[in-house]
Amino acid sequence: TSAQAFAAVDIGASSGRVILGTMTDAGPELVTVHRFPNGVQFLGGALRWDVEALFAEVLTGLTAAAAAAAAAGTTVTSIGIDTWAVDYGLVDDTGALRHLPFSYRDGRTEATIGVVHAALPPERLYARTGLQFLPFNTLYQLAAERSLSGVQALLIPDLLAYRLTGERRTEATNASTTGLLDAATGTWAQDLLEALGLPADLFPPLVEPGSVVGHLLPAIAAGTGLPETTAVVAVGSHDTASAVAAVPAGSTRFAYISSGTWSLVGVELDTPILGDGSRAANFTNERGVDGTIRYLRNTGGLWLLQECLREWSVEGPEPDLLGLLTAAGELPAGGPVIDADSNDFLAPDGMPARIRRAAEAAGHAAPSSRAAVVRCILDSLAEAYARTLRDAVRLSGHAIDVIHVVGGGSQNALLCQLTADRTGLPVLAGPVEATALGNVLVQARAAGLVAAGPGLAGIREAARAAARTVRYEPADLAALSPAG
Ligand code: ADP
Ligand code: LRH
Repeated sequence: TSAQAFAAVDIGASSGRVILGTMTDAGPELVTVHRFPNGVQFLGGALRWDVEALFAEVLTGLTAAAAAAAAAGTTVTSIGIDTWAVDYGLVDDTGALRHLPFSYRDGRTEATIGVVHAALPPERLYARTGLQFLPFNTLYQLAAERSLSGVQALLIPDLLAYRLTGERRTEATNASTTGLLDAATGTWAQDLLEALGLPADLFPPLVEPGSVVGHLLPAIAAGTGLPETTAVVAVGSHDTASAVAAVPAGSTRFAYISSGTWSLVGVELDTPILGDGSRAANFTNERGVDGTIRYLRNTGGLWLLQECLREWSVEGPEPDLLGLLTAAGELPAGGPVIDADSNDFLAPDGMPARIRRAAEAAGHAAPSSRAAVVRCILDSLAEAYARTLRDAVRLSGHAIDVIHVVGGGSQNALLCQLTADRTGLPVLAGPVEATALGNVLVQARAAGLVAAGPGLAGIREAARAAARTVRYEPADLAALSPAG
């Protein structure tokens, strides 16, 4: 093992983990040292994230990472942090939060979208930022804040990094989800901030993945057992940026599905596509590590399934996911399909009933059993993936011959098979912890342990060395192919 280890803090909408990564001769090795649940909570009259509790979990995880590194005879060289995108905390001069950060699932932006678009028409926004319209993009959330005087906005990973180091930066991949970054240059679109009446220095300066944000505050070092020399390194702090960086692709002809609470479905490009066709299809151009562009759409994701499981666990004993998936797989094909991308599924609560209503509204019989509801969700996700990939190929001209599915959802064999069947393309599933892997590899590259440039080549090569993938062949090769 190497004398250097890297701690990846990866917090998704449904769970978080701290993973210790080392670079061995056989490739990167990841060990999960701490895992904790996450979820939106109704607090103070709105849907929010309990970032204080999350920060406590980060400290617990870093303490475990320090101990695990010591036990393995290594030290933690650096820490990288990634979380879901878009959301932020407002901190004053003393570092205190003005209020607990809102969740992107809170409905308060319904009232501000029109206000923002009156100042900045959607066509102008898209041509400039390349960001798909989602009702929760940061700029709509900022427009809903009562006051922004005396505070700075720190995106969630940047907020956690600030708490660890005392340094305020905005990591560039996540900045691209604010709706305030110029897609062509990757710098703040100051004219957009101005048009919305936002302070020019609302966000701290940008920092690219691979650069040092700062070093641990003495109290954090003492509390976790990590040396004060431990750096916090910017990674693709948008979880999807880290996940896609670690896709174990062997060529450029791949599509990816980053499958977790959301399914992020698309291709990787060198330059953004900012035209009207792209805007009409609501494709996004998010920035990736090394200035790559993730040309993708957010599709509904396993949130629909998570919410059903949550509701069923309130009604009775904890439902067994694997049992439900087996039962769903035994149901015949051709069941109801709904629009998994609909904003009707954004908010929590009452999900099984909403799915039954959506099936009826689409002219199908409502799925009656739990297994049928699960099958409906998975058929609908696979259909949304196929539709999205057809659009991605059509709009970008980027050919694909394989789909890489990464993230927790890559363990869902039924969904992987349905995806292969509906797209007519082979699916390579894994790694499950692609996000943490991408996080570790950007740190390891910054430390000189992964080959630098051109582009992501060194990181992808290391990702291939680490990955165990499962291959799913399409049942019917004549099925709809995104390439055709
Ligand atoms: P996020 O980062 O959004 O919190 P994850 O990448 O951790 O999401 O993926 C969580 C999802 O993975 C869950 O919603 C669940 O559907 C799926 N999942 C987790 N474990 C399994 C498993 N053993 N089999 C099938 N699906 C799984
Ligand atoms: C996935 C994700 C996605 C964003 C959403 C808010 O975790 O970061 O890329 O669109 O959360």
